[in-house]
This record gives sequence, C-alpha cells and structure tokens, in this order.
Amino acid sequence: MTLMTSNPVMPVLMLLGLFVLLPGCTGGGSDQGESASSAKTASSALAASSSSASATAQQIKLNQLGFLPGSAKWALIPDVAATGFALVDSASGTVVFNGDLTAAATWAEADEKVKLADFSSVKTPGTYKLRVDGLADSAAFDIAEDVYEALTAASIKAFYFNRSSAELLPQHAGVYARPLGHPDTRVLIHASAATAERPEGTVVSSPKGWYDAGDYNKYIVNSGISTYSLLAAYEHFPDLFAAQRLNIPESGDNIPDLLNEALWNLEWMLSMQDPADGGVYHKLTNKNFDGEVMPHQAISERYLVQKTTAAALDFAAVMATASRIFAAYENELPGLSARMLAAAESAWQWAQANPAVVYQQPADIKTGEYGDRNLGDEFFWAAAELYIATQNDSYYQAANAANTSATVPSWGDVRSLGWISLAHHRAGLSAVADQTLILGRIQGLANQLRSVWAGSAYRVTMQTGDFIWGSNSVALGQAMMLVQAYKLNPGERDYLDAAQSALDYVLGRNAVDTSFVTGFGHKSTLHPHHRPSGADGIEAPIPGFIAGGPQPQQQDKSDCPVPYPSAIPAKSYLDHYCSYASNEIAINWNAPLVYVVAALQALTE
Ligand code: G3I
Ligand code: 9MR
Repeated sequence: MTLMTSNPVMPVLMLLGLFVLLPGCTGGGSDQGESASSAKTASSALAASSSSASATAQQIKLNQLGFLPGSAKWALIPDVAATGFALVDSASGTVVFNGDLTAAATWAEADEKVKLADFSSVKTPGTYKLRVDGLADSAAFDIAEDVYEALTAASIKAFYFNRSSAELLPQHAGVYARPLGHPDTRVLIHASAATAERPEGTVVSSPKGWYDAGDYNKYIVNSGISTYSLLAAYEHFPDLFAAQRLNIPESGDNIPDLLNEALWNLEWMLSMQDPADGGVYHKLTNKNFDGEVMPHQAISERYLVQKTTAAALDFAAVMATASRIFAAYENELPGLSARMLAAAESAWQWAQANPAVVYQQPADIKTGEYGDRNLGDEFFWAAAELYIATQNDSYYQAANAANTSATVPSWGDVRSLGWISLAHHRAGLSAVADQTLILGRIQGLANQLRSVWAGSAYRVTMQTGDFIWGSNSVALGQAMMLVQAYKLNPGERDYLDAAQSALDYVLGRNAVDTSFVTGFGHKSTLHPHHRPSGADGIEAPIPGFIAGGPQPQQQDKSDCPVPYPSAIPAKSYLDHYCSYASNEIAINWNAPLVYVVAALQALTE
C-alpha cells in the first residue's frame, strides 16, 4: 500500500492518533479503502470550512488527485486581481514554475467568472500546490505516473461492493464486509411478464448481478451500457488490466479481474432471458424501493417484470460484445462465448418479432423505470455488435448506419456504443461497412465537444443542458467520445486534453469544489444516496463510487431535510443521503469513470 501524500486529511488523522485507512489515503488496487475509517468526522470538519458557496468560489479548484506527467494540467482561479500564478513544491515551498493566468471569463453554467492556470509543461513528478496572490494556496496534489492507479482499481472494485447475491468477506471487503443479500434464487414472474410456459407466480432463479445504484434492484437496460463500458475498457486497453489484482474472490484465476467482475453481471443477465422465446425481462425488482437498510435486511419479494424490446436489444449488444472477449478464455470458461453469442442472437430475433414493446410500469411496481420510447439506437447498437461478432453482413445492413447519428452515450441513447465498437474493430470489418461514415460520425461529435471545451471559461465540455440527473456521467460520456476520436487521430492531442478535462471536472475542477468520487481527494462526496454506505454504520462511504452530480431539477427536494445550497445548474448539488437526484451512485455512472481513467492512463504519453 502506498500512501497518497496529497491527501491533507491523512496527516491530520495520524496526528490525532486516528490511524485508519481513509479511502483515498490508500494506493494499490488490492486493499484500498477497506479498513476502518471513523475519520469521516475529521474529513467533514475540514470540508465544512469551505462549504459555503462564497468560500467555494474563492478556492483554487483543480483535479484533487493530480495529473499524469504527460497530461494537460489546468486549474480554475477565482477572478482576483492577480495575473500570474506559481507552482510550488509542496514540501519545500520552492517555486518550480511561474505562469500567466488567462483573462477572466464567465462560465454561465455556474454563473461564475474565472481565470485559468495552465501548467501542462510541468512534467516532473512531485507533490505541488498552486499559489496565486490574494488566495489561499491550493491543496496539495501530485504529478505522478501512478496518480490514477488506485482510482482505476477502486472504481472497478465499487462494482464488487455492489454485488447482489454475495457475501462480502473481510479479506476482500475489509470493514465493508457484509452478509449475503438478495440470493435471488426464488424470484416470481410478475403478471406483466406472464406467459403460457411461465405463468404469473412461477418461481425462477436469477442470482448475481450488481445492484443498479443506491437501490437494490437490477435493471437490464442500465446493465447493458454499464457492462459494455467495462468490457470496452478491457477490449481497448487490455494491457492495463492484464495484471491488475482487485482483491476480489476471483483474483488469482487466469482471467483479468475486470473481466471477472463483468462476468458477475453477465451471468445474471443470461438468467434474465426467457429460454422459451429469447425475450429478456426488463428488470428484477421489489415492488417498492427499500428503506435505508443493508442488503440482507432488504427481504421483500422480488419479481421479473415485463419483457421489452430495449431489454432484448441491450442484452443482445452486450452478449455479442462479451462473446468476442470471452472467446479468449475457452479453457477457463468452456462454452461460455458460444452460449453468449447464441443468447445474443435469440434476443435479437425476439426483438425482430417484437420491435416496439416499450416498458409500461405496472401499477403495483414503483421502482426505477428506465423507460425508453425511442428504440432506433438500441437496434443500431445491437446490430453493430452482432455484425462485429458474427461477421454476418446482414446485421450491418440491419443497423441502418447511414441514418444513425452519433450522440453522447447514456442509458437511454446507446447508438454511439455501436460507433465505438465499429471504429475499434474497423480493420477487421467486411466491405459492407462504410469506414468513412464510421470515422466521420465519431469525429463529428468529438469536434463539437472539442470546440465547446476550447471556448469554455471552465475549460470543460459541459453545458447547461448537460446538467441532468447523473450529470457527471454526461461529462464522462463526452470524454469517452473524445477518447475515440483521439484513438483514431493520435496526432490531434486536444481530443485527449479535452477528455482529461472531464476527469479533472469530476475530481474537483468544478463549481462545487468537490471530488465526486467517494474516498478520493481532499474534499470528496461523503454522503452518497447508497443504501449500504448509509446503513453500514461506518462513517466513510464505500470508496470508488461516483455521485450523480449537480443538476437543477432537484426532484428529491421534498425528501430532503436541508435545502440545496444553490439552484444554479453546476452548483445544484447536495452531499446528503437524501439526495437521490444529485448524490446517488449508479453502475452506469461508474462504468464510464473506469473507461475514461483507464483510457487516460493508457493513452497519455
Ligand atoms: O429526456 C429529458 C431531456 O429531454 C430533458 O432535457 C432533461 C431535463 O432534465 O430531462 C430528461 O429526462 C430526464 C431523464 O432522466 C433522462 O435524463 C428526467 O428529467 C429525469 O427524471 C430522468 O432521471 C432518471 C431517474 O432514474 C428517474 O427516473 C435518470 O436518468 C436515471 O439515471 C435514474 O435511474 C435510477 C433508477 O431509476 C433506479 N435506480 C437508481 C437510478 C439512479 O438514480
Ligand atoms: O432510492 C431511490 C433511488 O434509488 C431512485 O433513483 C429514486 C428515483 O426513482 O428514488 C429513490 O427512492 C425515493 C422515492 O423515489 C421517493 N421516496 C424516497 C425514496 C428515497 O428514499
């Protein structure tokens, strides 16, 4: 374990004799953040000193972890009189670099005027602070080759912490060990999903998978994009994951841990297919959301609810993707790849026969909907993945590529996942694929994002309309698309720099001066809407989860005992357990974090 010297909470705790492993004070992938942390009070106290909106505006704000030596390095400076800045060595106080600040400009999304400090040219590893006359020094941060290693590991391990049907043992989960919850071996067919073969009330087994988010339900649509994003991270950057050990139960087998973790969910997904017809149930759920209890205390009856076209297509796309990747593990997992491809093709067939079955929430079911009425993007994505996996041209023809645009991926709009896969596999595609179209779609979107970034006072891709539920995943989804453009055009460095800015944004270069990843950074999310983190009696939240992030609709405000500090889009964030609309965690928000941080590590030179 390596201690991250940049975390000022750590020395404070050591002084207090509270040596506990504060998540984020840890390094390495094997045991990060799993030891006790009764330290959250100290951490909260530190955070509280800068909690008012005006105090936040007066902070120098940057990626709280720091930077890879080769990355772009930007900091946000409040609109003070100073025109220059200094980078100082944190320990010695020696100035190592002086630079000019940009002219102040307004970022409307935060209603804030800021200057920027660019110290990208500093590549020497070390621990630094940024200094500007008239302001307190920034907190210390690192420039280091391994600056994101613990984050990459923890953001994947978060999926392990969200496993359904698993006991988390102390040797893997540390203080976050917990009894098995939701075996899901006895789940009932809901009336909405009843068929002749499986009438209402039929008992089926559908174990494993990840809890979707802060709730304990499991939704195929959201599993689709989440699992794909993890698989894509592996497919695109396998070297990064080959030897990574996450200290999960499967560590030490012959399969990379990222794939072991993805398999936990893929096995569940396979069980969500009706063997009689290839259709896929939309979700496995309680009737109502649980209270703030641990998994083993949430024992309501669970149901398989309605087969939908979106579920079938997202399932088909992910299984086709997984079949390609697990083909390399035939010895370890005999027959799995073929089984996945067959499952993908039968789900596709079901969707052909049932092309417009949208989710209709039954009256007695109150949990998440993931309802989506536009299915063109799901058809495109599934067809693209099946084409790549089978090399059968008819799938490409079915994809309707010429009429499909590129957009920032989200659970409800998955078209660009198809473009990502087509571009990645472009060298092996048959003549039917339009290579110019594929590259053009990705570049077209990335160019738009890049120009927003270049013109942004905050130097980010986020704009007002991006501040929706799960806004942090919008930033990361934008970065994923920029990464694709950079993979295609490594000469165009600003694609990568704009993607780095998204990581900077979620790790602290934002309007609330907060690292949204639990356990990472000197001022990070402490009270996520995550039932285990709320109910486990441990102060520190389970590490490695990214909060949804600011968005002005505040759909949860009547459930919150305290008001949001602001209604401005980029500042409408409430770090309180009550805030499911700004502070929940979710698998589809963590997965692009994994992808982006992995991509930056793999691609930054
Ligand atoms: O599509 C409109 C868009 O046109 C408009 O510009 C925008 C303005 O806010 O709203 C968009 O709709 C939003 C939709 O998400 C798509 O982003 C809705 O307002 C918003 O209420 C909706 O939020 C969803 C939320 O569930 C409530 O249904 C989130 O996307 C979704 O991530 C979230 O998912 C929940 C699951 O249901 C249950 N498990 C937890 C999970 C995370 O909170
Ligand atoms: O906890 C639920 C969260 O996972 C969902 O994203 C959210 C929106 O569907 O709903 C949360 O549950 C709340 C419910 O909607 C309203 N009553 C309070 C619940 C939170 O405790």
